[in-house]
Order: sequence, then structure tokens, then C-alpha cells
Amino acid sequence: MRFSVVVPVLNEEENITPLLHELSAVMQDKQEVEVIYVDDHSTDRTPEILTRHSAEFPWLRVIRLRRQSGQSAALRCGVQHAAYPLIVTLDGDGQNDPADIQQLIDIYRRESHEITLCLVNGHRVTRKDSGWRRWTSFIANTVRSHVLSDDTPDSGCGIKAFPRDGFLQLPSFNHMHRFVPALIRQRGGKVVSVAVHHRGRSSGKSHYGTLDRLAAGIIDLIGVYWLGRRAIRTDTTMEKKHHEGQKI
Ligand SMILES: Nc1nc2c(ncn2[C@@H]2O[C@H](COP(=O)(O)OP(=O)(O)OP(=O)(O)O)[C@@H](O)[C@H]2O)c(=O)[nH]1
Ligand SMILES: [Mg+2]
Repeated sequence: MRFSVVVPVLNEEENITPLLHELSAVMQDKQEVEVIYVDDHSTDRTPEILTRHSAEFPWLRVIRLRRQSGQSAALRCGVQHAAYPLIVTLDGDGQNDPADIQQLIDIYRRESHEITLCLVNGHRVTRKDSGWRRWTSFIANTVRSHVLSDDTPDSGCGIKAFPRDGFLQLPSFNHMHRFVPALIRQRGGKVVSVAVHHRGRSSGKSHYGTLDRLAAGIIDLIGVYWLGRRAIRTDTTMEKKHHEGQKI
């Protein structure tokens, strides 16, 4: 199956090499796959480390944003440049396990049968975060799933699989990466959650504090709720499928 892995990074110098070596085990024996790192104008050694590795790993592509643009912008940029129709996203801090990629792809294949817009969303069942982070995340997930009815226990999990074209039709705004399940459901898409591994951050630090996450989260929640109420749906039935045989 042809797929592109998109990894947004900001100042992750210590995490680049170990994650790339893990990814190399996943990429082995596969053709028509690529990993796109989108560097959000990091100010540490992230760019030079990525450049060094792109000579070593033929499947690695590196994109650098001209100015710091945020995680959602980096994600969108990576998806826009992806060569393949199926996207798998991964955090670049090593907290997601690349060994879960194959499982996501297998489930995507099964679940997207005859459906054009399908998301397989990771669910970090056993989170390796601080008690405070787990608690705030639990509250945020509870409020969000109640308001948006997105039926997703872990919307913000970084490991996901979805179709490139379907994702690019979603509204783009800062922090939209936390609302992908709701945005997909609002368009009549299917969302499936699957248990994935989660690991502690071994180096670097989180880019988000509780207060900025909360402030942005409330505004975005209102915005996504509004979008859901006002979204235009153009579901149709077709006598003959024009795209038969083009399935991923
Ligand atoms: N391109 C880009 N990537 C970012 C930005 N902020 C975070 N990231 C990346 O997105 C991934 C997740 O960021 P983290 O800071 O670990 O946040 P998190 O995993 O949602 O939350 P924590 O539980 O606090 O770790 C990592 O790969 C970061 O490097 C950003 O502003 N731009
Ligand atoms: Mg993290």
C-alpha cells in the first residue's frame, strides 16, 4: 500500500535520530512509501540533523517552513506535498510508536471500503504523561466529545491515518489538528479509534502549556461547533461509480 508519513517538528534535535531509526524498520522492504518531516523553522540543530539523515535514508523528505507557523500549518504543508494518497501522521517527539503504523494502515484498508472519507485515530489507552497532563486531557476530551459528538476518546493523539485529498478539503485553522475527528464526521466521514502505544518524552519539552491549550481550546471548540451546525453537505448517490478501480 502506498502511503506518506508526515511528521511535524519544532525544536526536536534529540528526538530526530532515534525516531528515524525506528521508522527505517517500518519502511524496510516497502516500495512507494515516504516520510516527510516538516520543520517549523526550528532554532536548534533539528534542520542540520534532518539534512544529514536525508542523505542516508532515501525515503526521507524534509520541508522547512520559512517562518514558525504552528503544528497544524506544518501538518497541512506536509499533506499538501505528499506523493501518496494515504497519509499517516506521527508526533516527532517519539511519544508515538512507529510500530503502530502498520496496524493503522490495515484498519484503514478494512474500514474505508466503499467510503472515501475515513479516519483511523490513535487512542493512547495507557498514557505516559504526568498526572496533571492526563487529568487536563481527560477533561478536555470529555467536554469536546460531549459538545461535538465526535465519538472519539483521544482526538489529540498524534498518530492517525486518513486520505490526503479528504484531509485537504477540511477547514484549515491554527490548532485544527486537535479536531480532525469532529471535522471529518461533520462531512459525513467515518472515524474509527484504535488503541496505540504511548511513550514518555525522552528529550526536549512539550510546546504547549495548560493555559494556552485551554484558551485556544475553548475558542476552537466554539468555532468547530459552529462549523458543524453550518456545514454544507453534498452527499449524493451515483448510479455508476466513476472512480472504480482507483481505490488506495
Ligand atoms: N511544526 C510544528 N510542530 C510542532 C509545534 N508544536 C509542537 N510541534 C510538534 O508536534 C508534536 C507534538 O508536540 P508536543 O509539544 O509533544 O505536544 P503534545 O504531544 O500534543 O503534548 P504533550 O502531551 O504536552 O507532549 C511534536 O512532534 C512537536 O515537535 C509547532 O508549533 N510547529
Ligand atoms: Mg508530545
